[in-house]
Amino acid sequence: MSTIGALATAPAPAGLAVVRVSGERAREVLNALFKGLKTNPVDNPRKLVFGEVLDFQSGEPIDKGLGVFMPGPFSYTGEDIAEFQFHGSPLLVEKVLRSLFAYGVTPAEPGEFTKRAFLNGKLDLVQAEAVSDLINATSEESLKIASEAMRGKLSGFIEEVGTPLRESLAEIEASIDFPDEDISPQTLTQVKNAIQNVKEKIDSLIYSYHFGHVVREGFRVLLYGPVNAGKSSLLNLMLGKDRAIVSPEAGTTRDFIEETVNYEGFNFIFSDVAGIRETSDLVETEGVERAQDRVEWADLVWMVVDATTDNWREILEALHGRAKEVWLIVNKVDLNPGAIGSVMCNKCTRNYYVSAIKKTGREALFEGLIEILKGKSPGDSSLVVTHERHRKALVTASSALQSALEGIELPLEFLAVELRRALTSLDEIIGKTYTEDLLSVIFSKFCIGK
Ligand SMILES: Nc1nc2c(ncn2[C@@H]2O[C@H](COP(=O)(O)OP(=O)(O)OP(=O)(O)O)[C@@H](O)[C@H]2O)c(=O)[nH]1
Ligand SMILES: [Mg+2]
Repeated sequence: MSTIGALATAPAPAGLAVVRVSGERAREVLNALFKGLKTNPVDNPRKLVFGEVLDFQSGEPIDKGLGVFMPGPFSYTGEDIAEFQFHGSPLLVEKVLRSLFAYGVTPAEPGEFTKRAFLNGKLDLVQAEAVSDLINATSEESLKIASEAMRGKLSGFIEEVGTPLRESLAEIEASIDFPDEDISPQTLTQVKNAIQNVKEKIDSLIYSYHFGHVVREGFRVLLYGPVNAGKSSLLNLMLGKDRAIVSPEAGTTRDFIEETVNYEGFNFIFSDVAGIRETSDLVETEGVERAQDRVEWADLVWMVVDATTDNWREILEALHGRAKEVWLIVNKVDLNPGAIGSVMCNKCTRNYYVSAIKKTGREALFEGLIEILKGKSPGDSSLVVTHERHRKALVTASSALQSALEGIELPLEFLAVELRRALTSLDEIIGKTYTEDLLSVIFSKFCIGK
């Protein structure tokens, strides 16, 4: 494998820049391009050594800094690694990289360091994906899940459920190999119980995806309803800033707006759209269509209505069967306090009474959102599936186990096939079996230098 190099820190002016090199020639590169003041990094593995980063062609110093040598296999990639730390100037970074590449180091592809770590058995595929999730986490909860996954929590679970399946498979294969001896009824019962037990665990992990994907991507709330109900005012209230134009004119909002807010460690994506009404205005008509299209996008639709009018029942009816969940948000209660508790919607899971102008109701709405998220949360909230890839493989494993249970009386060969299918799916999750295509898909989403 070639020796690769890249900037590991963000490409912007900063206190420090770290350039990383991994591969067989890392030692040689460090010797050639870094001159220690008193000693050399390669002679002092895993110690930061002060000195100068040199330009390969001229031999002149580019900058003062630190060099460190981390010999494989006890390094991030499992290969020899050299790191250069110097002043975080994009121009200096360019010079250092140019010097490395002139020396013969190959520019690293996105995620290539982590990919090598995976190929060298330093981490499994779930952990590698978690590294990227950790870097890109935007909420406390997603950070927690990524960091547990990186430490091997999800992988440990996959290993753990695989063990009884492997044992069962071994029993069955042994019986297949000795056709004269029937498998004992006790053994078959044990196998059945083991499969049942593992299937339940896998199913609850599949269920955690509802929570997991919301945590990773953010929970999507659509502010929907008739014109002038105060949707844009409510959006601004939730965001805590004047993001959308508010006006007494009906039909103010045309294109949709999408903004993320973090509340108690969760990300919420609010979308404000055009008010729903029949109109001859072409631009507004387009806005209304976009609004309707977003109903499926939303995890939750807020039907925002004006407490002084009753013009919304039909619009609400039309949501039926399309929205995943609907809350009624009665706005402008300052104008009609009588609406509180009396204006209701039966098909909505919750009813709220707010005044965007008086800024009341914000906390209650956020508390409500947090409650439904926590309701989705599995008991152990750090053992959560956040990737569609993992969910799909778990579903395959679960359905294989289901058909194994249904066919428990059938010839043992059948049972063996289904158990192998389940095990293969589990192995794919952690990368015990993988294809080059899968690796490309996963690692191309990484940043360069990780
Ligand atoms: N009294 C009162 N007026 C409000 C309240 N919320 C919004 N308004 C007023 O209602 C009018 C419409 O508000 P918007 O937020 O633009 O309503 P919208 O639903 O986004 O309207 P469209 O984008 O046109 O569909 C504005 O004049 C707001 O100031 C409220 O809680 N109380
Ligand atoms: Mg609006």
